[in-house]
Amino acid sequence: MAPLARRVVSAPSHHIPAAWFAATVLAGGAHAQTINEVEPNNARAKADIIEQAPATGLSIVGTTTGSSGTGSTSPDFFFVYPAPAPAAIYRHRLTLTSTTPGHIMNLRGRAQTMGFPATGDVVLQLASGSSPRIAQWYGFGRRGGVFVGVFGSSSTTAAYTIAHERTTIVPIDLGSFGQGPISITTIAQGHSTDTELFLFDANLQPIPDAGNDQPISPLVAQAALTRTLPAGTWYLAVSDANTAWQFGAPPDDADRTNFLTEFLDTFVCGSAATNRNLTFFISDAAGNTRQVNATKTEPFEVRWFSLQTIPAACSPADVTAVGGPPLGPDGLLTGDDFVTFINAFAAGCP
Ligand SMILES: [Ca+2]
Ligand SMILES: [Ca+2]
Ligand SMILES: [Ca+2]
Repeated sequence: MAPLARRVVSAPSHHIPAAWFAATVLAGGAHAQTINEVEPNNARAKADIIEQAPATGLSIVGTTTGSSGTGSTSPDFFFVYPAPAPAAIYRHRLTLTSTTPGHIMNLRGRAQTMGFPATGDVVLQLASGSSPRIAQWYGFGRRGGVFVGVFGSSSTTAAYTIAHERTTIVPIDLGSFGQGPISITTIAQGHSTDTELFLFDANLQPIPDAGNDQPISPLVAQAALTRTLPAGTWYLAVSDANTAWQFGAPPDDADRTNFLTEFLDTFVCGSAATNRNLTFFISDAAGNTRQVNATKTEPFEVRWFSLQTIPAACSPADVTAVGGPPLGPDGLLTGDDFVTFINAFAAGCP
């Protein structure tokens, strides 16, 4: 079995140089691998790089009995980026175990200042549980990844093992809506969960500015998002705060300071809360609506949905007065005809 490509490098702390990706060696990506840490890996800039992490079977083994300094008492940092895969929603889970539990594991990210990524390293997600400890993120088959920090204490004398597992998530299909403005809201849906909403395109590419944590009006913890979607397939991610992608929050989001991920293909919920009601309501300009019941049951879980937007059925130019059945030509140019025209125009009818 070919060994997994692996390097230990030093790099600027703010990004991964494109040249690293270009130089990646595709080796052993489909096979189980055990990789031992290499010191010094005491900081994110000295992270051990785990290239082409396979879908399953990767084990990272290390030891740390502290959280600072160098050598055996130093923290251990890794950069894990998954092997490329066909476009899909993938949950990447890291499970840390040790015969001397007590380690801390976290995923790192970037701060945000008024809608823009800021410099500096932050903890985006603190692994949940005690033994094992679990961290997770979502990716979509492209280049992405995440910096991982492991911290010990005087009692964590035995080695730890971090297993990586990739699981494909099948989104729930919400059906079809009319193309044009689509509104999604968690307001007035029977809960007060501090929800967040994010839209992805048909290729599962995150759409800049198509996220919301906190609407400006009304200023509430729930989320509301209206975006104009041409005909196509779209994906919707729903979870509780803080959930993050690489993009800063848009101007119609009242909360533009939450932490972000560092890569386009890395999507993280940092909330370990469970049993959170995520029920939302979706509607189009033609009045098609649907309430969708959803619950977050696991720490860091994101609920995924897909929808299609289609050209609206186009009305004839001449309709009867509202309330005068059946709807159809009456040979009269009335206000109803203008209303129908405007609605058809808004819905994208030719
Ligand atoms: Ca170590
Ligand atoms: Ca170390
Ligand atoms: Ca919110």
